[in-house]
Amino acid sequence: MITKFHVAHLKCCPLLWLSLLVALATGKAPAQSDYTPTHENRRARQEFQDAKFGMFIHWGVYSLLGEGEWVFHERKLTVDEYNRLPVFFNPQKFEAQAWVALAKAAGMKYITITSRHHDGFAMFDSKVSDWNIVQRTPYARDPLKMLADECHRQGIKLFFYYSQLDWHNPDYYPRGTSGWDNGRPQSGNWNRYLDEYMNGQLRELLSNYGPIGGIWFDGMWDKPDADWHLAKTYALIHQLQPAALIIPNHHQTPKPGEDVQTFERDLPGQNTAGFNTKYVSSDLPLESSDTINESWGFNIGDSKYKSPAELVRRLVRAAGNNSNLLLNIGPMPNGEIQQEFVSRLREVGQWLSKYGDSVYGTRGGPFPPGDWGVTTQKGNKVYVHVLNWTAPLLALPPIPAKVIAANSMLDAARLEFSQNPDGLILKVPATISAEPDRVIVLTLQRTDQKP
Ligand code: FHN
Repeated sequence: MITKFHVAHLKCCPLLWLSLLVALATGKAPAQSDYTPTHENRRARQEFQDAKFGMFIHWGVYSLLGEGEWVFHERKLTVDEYNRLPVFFNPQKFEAQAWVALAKAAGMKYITITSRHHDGFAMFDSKVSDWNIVQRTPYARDPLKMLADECHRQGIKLFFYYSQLDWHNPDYYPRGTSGWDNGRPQSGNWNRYLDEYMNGQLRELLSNYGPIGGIWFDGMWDKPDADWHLAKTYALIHQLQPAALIIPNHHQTPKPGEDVQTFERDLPGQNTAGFNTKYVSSDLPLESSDTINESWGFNIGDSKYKSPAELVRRLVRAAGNNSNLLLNIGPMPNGEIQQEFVSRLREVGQWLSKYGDSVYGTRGGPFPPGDWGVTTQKGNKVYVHVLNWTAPLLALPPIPAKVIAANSMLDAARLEFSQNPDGLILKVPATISAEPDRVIVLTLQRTDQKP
C-alpha cells in the first residue's frame, strides 16, 4: 500500500523508490522501509550493546522427550501424536526467581526465552489458540508471566524468542523445508496464519508482560522466498513498544525495521555453522548465540559441555568482535536447570566479577581480532585480551593514538611496551594456567588533552 508518507518522501529518497518498485514488481510488502527508530529504541540499542552477555533459554513441551527442540520433525511425529505431549508437562520445580538469579550470578544482563518454538506451542497464556501451556498442560500457569515479573523485580531485561515457523498450525502453508511429514492437510491460509495467528500472539506478548526488551525471531529461513508480511509485523511491534528491539535470526542481511543483527553459533562475519551471512552491519548492534553443550533444547544424551574457560573465551571473542554473546541453556522438563549448566555459568560469573570492566559497556577495540586474541575499548582504555599466545612479546599493528601505560588487569602490574609508527610491542604477563584470558589494560592519551 502506498501511504502519504511514501508520497511525501519519494522525491528525496531513491531507496524508497527502489523498495516501492520491488514491492510492486514482486507483490510483496517490503520490510518496514519507512522505519526511523525512536529515541527510546536508539537508547535501547545502546543498552543492549553495553549489556554484552545474555541468557538464551529453550524450553517447551519438547523438553519432556530429552532429545532437543527438533524432536517433532526429526522423529517424524504426526500432529496427533505430538498433541499427546503437553498432558505430561508439569514443571513443578520451575522457579522464576532462581532462573533470574542464576542469570545474574553468571553476569548475564538479559534473558531471551522461547515463547514458542517451531512446534508452535505457546509457553504463555494465549487467547489466539488453545495450543498453549495454560490450556493444554496440567501445570495450567503462565511461566513467561512469572519470569517477566521476576525480571522486572530483579532489573534484568526479558526478550521473547518467537518462531515464525510452525510445524503444528495447518495454516503454515505452503510448507517450507521442514515439518512436512506430520499429517497436516495439504492446504492452509498463509495470510490468516501471519496476520491473525502470529500477529495476534505478538500483540499478546507485547501487551501483557510489561516493557519487554524485544522479539527474537527465528524460522524465516524455512521459507526464505515467502512474503512474511514483515512490514506489518515490524510496525505492530514498534507501535506497541517503540523501544522493543527486533532481532531476526533469518541468516540474511538486515532488513529495514530490524534493530539488531544476530549470528548463530558464529561470530559476526564468520560462517563455520554454514548458514550465517558474511555481511556484518556497521550500524546495528551485533549478537552471536551459542550453546553450552551442543544442544538448544534439553538433550539428555548430550554431555559435550564446553569448559568454563572456553565459555569465557567465547564471550570475550564476541565482545572483541563488537558483539554480544547470547549463551543458551535448555532447562529440564521439571523446570530445573541441570547442574552442568549451573556450575559453568557461576564460574563465568566469577570471572566477570573480576574482569567485567573489560567486557561490559565496551565496543570492539582498535586492533583487529586475531587467533591470538581480541581487544575491547571503553573511553581511553583499551583491553587487550590475550587468549591464545604463548610467546613473551605480542606485536600489534599501528593505531592512531598514543599509548601512555600498559598494566596487567590481574594485579595492576606495569608492563613494558614500545610504540612506533610500525605498531605496538607488548610484553605479556606469563600464563597462569587457571586464567582463561590474560587482560592487559592500555591507557591511551586522551585526544582532548594536549600531548
Ligand atoms: O531451528 C532453530 C534451533 O532450534 C534453535 O532455536 C536456534 C537458535 O538460534 N535457531 C534455529 C536454527 O537457526
